[in-house]
Amino acid sequence: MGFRQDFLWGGATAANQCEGAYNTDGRGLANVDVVPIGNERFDIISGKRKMLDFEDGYFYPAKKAIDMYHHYKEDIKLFAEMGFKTYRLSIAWTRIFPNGDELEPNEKGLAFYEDLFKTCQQYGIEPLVTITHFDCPIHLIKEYGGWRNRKMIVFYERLVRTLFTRYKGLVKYWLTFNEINMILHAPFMGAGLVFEQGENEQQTKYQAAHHELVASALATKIAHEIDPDNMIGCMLAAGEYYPLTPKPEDVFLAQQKNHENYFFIDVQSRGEYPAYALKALERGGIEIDMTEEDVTLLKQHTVDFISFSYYSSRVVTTDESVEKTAGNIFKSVKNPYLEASEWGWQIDPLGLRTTMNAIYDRYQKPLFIVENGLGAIDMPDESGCVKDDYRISYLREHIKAMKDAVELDGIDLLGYTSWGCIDLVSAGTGEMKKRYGFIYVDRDNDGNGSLKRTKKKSFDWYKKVIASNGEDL
Ligand code: BGP
Repeated sequence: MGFRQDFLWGGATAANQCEGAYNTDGRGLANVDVVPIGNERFDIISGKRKMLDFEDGYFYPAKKAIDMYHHYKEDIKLFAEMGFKTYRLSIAWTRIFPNGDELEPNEKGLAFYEDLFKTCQQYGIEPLVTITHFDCPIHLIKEYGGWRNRKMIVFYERLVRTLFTRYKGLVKYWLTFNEINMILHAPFMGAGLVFEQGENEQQTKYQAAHHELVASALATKIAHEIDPDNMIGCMLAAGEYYPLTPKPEDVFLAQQKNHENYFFIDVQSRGEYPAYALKALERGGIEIDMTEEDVTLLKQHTVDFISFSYYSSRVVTTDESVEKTAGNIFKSVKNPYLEASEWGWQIDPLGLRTTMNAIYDRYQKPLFIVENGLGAIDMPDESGCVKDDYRISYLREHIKAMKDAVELDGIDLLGYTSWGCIDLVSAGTGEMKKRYGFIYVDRDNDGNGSLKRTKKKSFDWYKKVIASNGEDL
């Protein structure tokens, strides 16, 4: 019983949130490099406003981040010390193709990841690679309008072919798009979309989503052709919607909201647009430009496993007067039974088990939890150590729930990578002060700090969890 013997314990990061070195060794500029912190951030993330006409004159924490570009050997060594079996990271598209539409890749970018993967290999750590994690070259946004343009599929195909060929034998597990459903809520991050005045935003978002779905199927096809051992996953920002009350209208609304998210995975895992989505698009007057080749690709090249992030469940009601709360860009209603993090994200470990069951019932494919964790303001004590008992308790309860889902519900789970295993820049706020790591990094929002890495209390705790394959929590 318990977790499988080859369970992939580890941690997760994303290139733009940890690498820094944003213009080193030929790297081009990407959407995520030009999103400021502060009040304007949400307008930009949601595609409502263009920032600085994409000029590169400002300092944002992500440009330097924790400089993992120059510290990866030290960081991976620390991951190995914790006993990681896997490390989830993403490729910065603009290190490989700085503009996105070149014919030839940038060798320095390719060599960087090659060495990183070889370092993982030395420690027996299996890389899990997100091909794009909120990451779109600025040039492709300026010239082509981001993923609204079908040509993006060609550029993405070039990127994936390059990666699968170069890293054959070094990388087996791949995710095509991080949190693909986030395109509906953060379209600039998810698809490089900036809307024109008066544009039909829903039409543009769903057409861009369609292009990503086709690109994902194409990547799956190419990955399997290049190496039949490759395992390709989709990636959902998950968290079931609960109805606030048993009022049938609330229950129905919760189901509709769940559909909104599952639409993406239904296409990637079942290979076709579900009936409810076709009807909803029709009602909304949205027409998808979909070729016969698209339909065939989607049908024939579905994913091997389903990965997802889980931070919280969500609540909805038709009653407009009920208090709302924050939570990973998605809006939710306050759940009276739950506590919340300092950022208002509601903490619901049992919701993880509920979500796992919902996903597994729906797709019957192996699951992989690739993000979960607690963002907090960590304060080192006099000895310099962060005693993050709050984080240990969050993770312990979630791992228990995940264990129940495996042991008691029979769910096939490949692995678990907690988010931000080393402190990094927050995607939501763009700041350094919201931390998730087992490893503290001395770096503040203004880019000051020694960059020294220090183990938090949770470091030894997670090491023990991994060593006992989740028995000693
Ligand atoms: C997910 C993203 C991550 C990550 C995480 C935590 O949506 O995939 O990139 O950042 O959320 O969110 P935040 O950084 O806003 O706390």
